[in-house]
Amino acid sequence: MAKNKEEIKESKYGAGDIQVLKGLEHVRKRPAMYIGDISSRGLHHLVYEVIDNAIDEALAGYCDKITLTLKKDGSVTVTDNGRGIPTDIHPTEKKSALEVVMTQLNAGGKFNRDTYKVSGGLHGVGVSVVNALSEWMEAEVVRDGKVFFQRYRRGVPEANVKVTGQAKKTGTKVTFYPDKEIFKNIIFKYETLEERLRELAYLNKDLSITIRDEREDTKKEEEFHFKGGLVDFVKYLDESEKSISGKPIFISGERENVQLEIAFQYNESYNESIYTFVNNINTHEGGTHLEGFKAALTRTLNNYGTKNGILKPDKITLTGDDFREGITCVISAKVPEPQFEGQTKTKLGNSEVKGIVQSITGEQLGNYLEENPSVAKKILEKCLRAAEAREAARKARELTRRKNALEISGLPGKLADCSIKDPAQCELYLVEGESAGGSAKQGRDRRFQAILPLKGKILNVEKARINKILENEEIRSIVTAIGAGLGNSDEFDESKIRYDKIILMCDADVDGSHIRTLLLTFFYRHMREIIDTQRLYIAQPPLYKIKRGKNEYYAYDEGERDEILKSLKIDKKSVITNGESEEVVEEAPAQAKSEPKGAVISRFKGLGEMNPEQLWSTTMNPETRTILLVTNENAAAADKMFRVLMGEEVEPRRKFIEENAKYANIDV
Ligand code: 0R9
Repeated sequence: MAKNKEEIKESKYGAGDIQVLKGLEHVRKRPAMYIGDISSRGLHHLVYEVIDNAIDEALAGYCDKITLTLKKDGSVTVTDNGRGIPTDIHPTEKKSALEVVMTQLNAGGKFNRDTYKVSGGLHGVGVSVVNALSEWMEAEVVRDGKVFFQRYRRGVPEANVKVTGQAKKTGTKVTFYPDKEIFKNIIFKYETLEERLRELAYLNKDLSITIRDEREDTKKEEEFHFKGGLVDFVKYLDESEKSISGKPIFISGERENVQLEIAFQYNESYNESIYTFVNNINTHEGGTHLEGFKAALTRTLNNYGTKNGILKPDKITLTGDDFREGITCVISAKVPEPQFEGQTKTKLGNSEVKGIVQSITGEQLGNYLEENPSVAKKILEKCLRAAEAREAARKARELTRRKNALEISGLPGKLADCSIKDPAQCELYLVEGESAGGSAKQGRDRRFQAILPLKGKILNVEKARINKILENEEIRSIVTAIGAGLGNSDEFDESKIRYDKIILMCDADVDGSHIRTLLLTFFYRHMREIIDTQRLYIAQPPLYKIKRGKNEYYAYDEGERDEILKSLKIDKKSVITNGESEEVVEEAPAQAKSEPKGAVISRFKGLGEMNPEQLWSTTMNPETRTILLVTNENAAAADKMFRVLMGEEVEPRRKFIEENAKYANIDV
């Protein structure tokens, strides 16, 4: 008797296949376990996962070109010119190695390749995870003179690996279309991918990486290939700064199979910008490689400075921070078996790495200083000035502390605090202008919402040293209101933060956006924990009010305004724009005023124009408001943006604004 369809399908699978299906099912059920989350971040992670495999092939020395293409149909293609994924029959799985790699969890690891493989953290989960989370995927491998092909649906092969043609070169091409059942939004952001690919090209100087966007009519393509590697990376990060040490200092070496490269220079700013990578993964939380570098930098500079009479330890003692003021540095370590620790698994734990980095850095930096005495002198004089400023700041802080002790609450006078004291429930609104601050104080829910009005523009912290920053009254009141101190490391105490959300509320005009940028710069440079712990938000006040009869509607942009008009079946001709309006929609004939179907649109110019009730219902009521979370996906890109926008040099700023004018982006 002929088997029915179900039976045929059943008998097609062996024990190994069932294992595979179970694995894929688990990935689809719990995607966050594999890629972190299913937001835009997780979506982009799919691309990084595939790219990482190509990078592994480059690290093994067989690949020097990678291309990423965003296709018109929404899929993504990654190609490399490596050896091609092996396609011969796997000895135990009894199917093509290609199929095994594409469908079995962690299969890549089973092949035991002897390179600095990406592993740990979210990276290195394997291409099969990407496959499981894709509506479809195609793999094309060129090796042994043939082209091999296989296509998958939601991780399951549609057919066996087939030979589809002949070719001379070798390489791998993977194309996938993310699954809409898993991801809410499957649109890739060019700029996000571009930043990561640029970073990878700096970290792997022999590699050329191309990104191509075929989705729009105006096709885009960029090729990244930086022969100077990390030295070029530091120059790029510091494009808008004046270097005080000439060319970046470059250190490299290998010990106990750990490869190390470091490039750094000092600029005239007061920021410390150190980026660390292990096997191309950004180790945001630092770790033993960073510890080794810091220890060597402090010790070597201190010894040289003292020996040459530039530093006088009996007069002032310099701290590690002083030796890092104005530094821009990239550290890249290749570690054979990295252990990642920390909250986000981005902290290198291998204890042996500290000593390795410390000794390589100490030796080579010592030589550099001896060979470049004039640069050495400039660097050490800068460190000395940093120490003096720190000392002045300490005295200023002490003064503030004593002054605060005299006040009853210790909180700034103009802060309207909330009555609930549990930080987890509380919000702090930083409001531009005294009049909007007044409306917000009246409109808020005083149980959990606190208001701190800010007078005009706060200090541009990008151009000021810590002692000047502490002298600024607006900044001092922000710091005291939040309650956790200032600084990105030791001096900041997360457990003392008095609010769960800190919401920036500025006008929707040019001044408002300048003030918002100043505030973002301040948080990024001096309270980054607030951003990293997802506490910083931007309020979204409406731009338009549409009033018809007794009903009022609010629109947050033009598109929404027109939608509302459409849904109310209001003809634009019957709209009367508010006299204050800058933008004339379409003037209605005078009689429309009495026409019951007519409507009046007003465009809010500033927060101050809204009365307390309006401010509450449109911008502050947690039930109805929209607030945007400020994130810091790529610290290096954010750092560069702040320097360019808020720093001294005018030309890079002009260029940046020109290039980015069309993007309204609040990711820092
Ligand atoms: C376009 C994205 N590229 C890849 O995903 C990719 C994986 C990959 C690879 C090898 C070569 N190129 C690759 N590109 C490879 C080949 C060989 C040995 N190791 C790795 C070889 O020819 O001997 N592989 C990644 C995992 C595997 N191959 C393996 F597990 F199948 F070996």
